[in-house]
Amino acid sequence: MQDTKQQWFKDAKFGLFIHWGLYSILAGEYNGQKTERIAEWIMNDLDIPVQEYEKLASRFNPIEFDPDGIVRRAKEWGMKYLVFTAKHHEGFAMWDSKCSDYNVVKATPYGKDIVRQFREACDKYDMKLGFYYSQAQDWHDPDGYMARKDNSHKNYRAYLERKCFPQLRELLTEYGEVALIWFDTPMGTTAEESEEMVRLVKSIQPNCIVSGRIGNGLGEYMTTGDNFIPRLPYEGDWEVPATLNDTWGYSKFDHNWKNPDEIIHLLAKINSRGGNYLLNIGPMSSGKVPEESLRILDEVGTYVRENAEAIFGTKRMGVYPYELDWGILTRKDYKIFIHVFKPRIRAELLNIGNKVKGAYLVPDGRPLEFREETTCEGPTLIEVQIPEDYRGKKNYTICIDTEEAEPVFEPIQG
Ligand code: FHN
Repeated sequence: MQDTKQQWFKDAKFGLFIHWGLYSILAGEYNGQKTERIAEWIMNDLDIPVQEYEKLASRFNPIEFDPDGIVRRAKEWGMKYLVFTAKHHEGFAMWDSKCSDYNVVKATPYGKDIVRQFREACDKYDMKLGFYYSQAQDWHDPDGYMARKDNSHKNYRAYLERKCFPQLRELLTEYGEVALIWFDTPMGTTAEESEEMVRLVKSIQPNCIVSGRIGNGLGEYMTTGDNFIPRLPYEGDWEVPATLNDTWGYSKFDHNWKNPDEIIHLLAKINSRGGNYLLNIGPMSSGKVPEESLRILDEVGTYVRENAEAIFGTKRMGVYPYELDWGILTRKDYKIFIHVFKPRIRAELLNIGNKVKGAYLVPDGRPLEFREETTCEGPTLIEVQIPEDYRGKKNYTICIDTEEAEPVFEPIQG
């Protein structure tokens, strides 16, 4: 079981992932050819030569980039941490790296340090900041790994010492308190090399959390597969990295946005099973965040703010043996929260044997009428009356205060 030993991560529940790099200029298309895959992989998938791809840097001038606006919005959406792609597989550093001129300050007309601007905005809004760092895949460095290509001639060790380790040191010494390093796709990294990376991180910032994708079974929390939601609760600390559409980096072709209801359900489902939801936005090359992402997250944010008590600091639920098609349960000690996703007159929970001390609407704290009984079929029932002005609503939560610290689920009788 993985354990960050850090309460902020256990309580966080909702974070913002930001994928932004040179690939945002191509936005899913290179020389008239469209990529069939995620937009940030375009260099690899369309076999764009390094000498051609690196020319993109001379076109990177994100004059609409507004770090303050992004972090303020993330705060409004209720997110507790932000993870930014300091360096993705393309190998381009979004900060003023001293060991590679292939970076946003030295190689672009923009010339400003993006990582530092996120640092300043996160400090202003008291937001935890973590860095995505592609430790093994680096398509720019001749010795970095490249997925689905021949890597046999490469000297990975040379790349680690020349670029990966020094860049990690820079991020950990020059950009304040780093909440976590989000490693990704370890490829051929050996156990010793993964251990070396962990030691490096911890020797500089002992509280910086190392993500599960450091590889070789290391890391302090488990990252599920992309958009993968476990069917059952997982123990320990874990997180689902997820997209709002079907790509991480910006693509002008991808309009397959999830709607706010879907995102709200996914958040509740992940939280109920004990995980954090790390939800992505992919800014355009101008720095602008796609309108669709803002619109969806603004609506999700309203739900998150109004129902914060039922989200943040909740703990993994046991397995409720009954599938509610209208809601999802989360819990804290002595509290069961019902996330109601469809209009209802009553919220009934069957096969729950808790003694109820009270019930209330989370958005406004209004006390609710409830009854507990043993039904004529045998199982116990908790039933909460929904007030008239809420009967046509969806996406709100009810809290049930219980005498027992944990929910008491009864098996379904055969
Ligand atoms: O290859 C990357 C991908 O581009 C993206 O960064 C995701 C986010 O979880 N991680 C890798 C694939 O799992």
